[in-house]
Amino acid sequence: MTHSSLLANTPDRRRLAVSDPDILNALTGEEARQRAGLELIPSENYAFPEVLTLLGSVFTNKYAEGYPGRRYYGGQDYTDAIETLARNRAKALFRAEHANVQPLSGSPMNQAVYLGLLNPGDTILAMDLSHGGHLTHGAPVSHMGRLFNFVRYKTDPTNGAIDFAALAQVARETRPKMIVCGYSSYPRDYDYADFKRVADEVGALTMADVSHIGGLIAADVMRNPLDAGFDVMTTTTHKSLRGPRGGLILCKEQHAKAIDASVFPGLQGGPHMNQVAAAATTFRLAALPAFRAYALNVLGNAKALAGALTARQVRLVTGGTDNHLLVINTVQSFGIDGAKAQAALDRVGLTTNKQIIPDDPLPPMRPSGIRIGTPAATARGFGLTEMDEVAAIITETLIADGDAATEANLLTRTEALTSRFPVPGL
Ligand code: DSN
Repeated sequence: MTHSSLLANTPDRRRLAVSDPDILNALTGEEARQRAGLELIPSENYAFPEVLTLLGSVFTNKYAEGYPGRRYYGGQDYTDAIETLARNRAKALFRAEHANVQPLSGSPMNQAVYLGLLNPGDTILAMDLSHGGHLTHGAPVSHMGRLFNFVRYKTDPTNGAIDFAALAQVARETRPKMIVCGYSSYPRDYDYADFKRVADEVGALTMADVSHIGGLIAADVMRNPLDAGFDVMTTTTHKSLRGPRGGLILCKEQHAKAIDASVFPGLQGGPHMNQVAAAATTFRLAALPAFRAYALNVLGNAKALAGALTARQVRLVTGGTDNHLLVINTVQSFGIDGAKAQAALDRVGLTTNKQIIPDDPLPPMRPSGIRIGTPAATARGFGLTEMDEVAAIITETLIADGDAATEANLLTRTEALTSRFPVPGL
């Protein structure tokens, strides 16, 4: 299938049409998909248009191993300028003493922290994957899970919240060198002081991986772990922040040298300077009042979506949300697993992801739930009214049990919604 009707008549597109029509066709196909469908994966978003410009800029041509003022290659006037801007803006935005803007993405960012501040074999206390933690929080299948001794805390099955009494108990028994908090599928907020108290008691460093909610913390609509005295905070820049794919490490000054050396030369070679330029712009845009308004809408929309689903008897893990995401238990709500639910929602233009739930009895490729989030829909301009219609489409799709006529009608309803809200940057 070609998407030639979407070909913009610009020199770069005309050039690509001649040099690589297959790739141009995929590009325009993806643009069409993003326009017509609704993105509900909580870790995805639409980058600011300025970010797309800078990612495609000549900064991609430049090697810049090292840090501003101390590089291994010449010609660094402008790379030094953008990295200095990025670091200073990130520090101001997150009230941090030090910022490293070079991690290529979220996983190397977390790896750089572990390898910079700890020794292989050290014990790290982190959240269990099925309870909301991330692969890089020591899942046994990850290299970090093999290099370090990860021990786990979980959520309380009675209310879905983190069980701090049990967490403190594990910390006393295992004496971790670091306590990691942060999540990729936990729909609640928490008080970082609770982690800090336990960490101080057992002499552990504190690290918060706020990759999902970095934008909401930047906008000051969710708590900032650095305000609670955390040693390190990491975040990706492409989720709620709407920046380029990349990672950001913020830390106390006392850890700056170890973190910088761990990122380069410890873990990475040349930073992606097009990404650093785009991150610098992101940090400026995220400091504006308009971004705070956006972040408040992300939270308001998530609450509205949770309420509208619950009103339709849909069962949510923890019963609701305090952040930008929610997890539907599709087995309990509709009698189908998350893989089937994701596929059905794909067919009606709603993009979600299958999701394991706490202590899931089903396997990861066929888990008990799906995960949904509001950052991308909110960036498009969706508000409370649209959230109610989204909840209706989700519910009716998952009840329809694959009925083709019903799904065709629901796809039309999705496209009626998305046609009213252009994708930023397209
Ligand atoms: N892939 C991201 C997420 O979806 O949460 C984390 O790496």
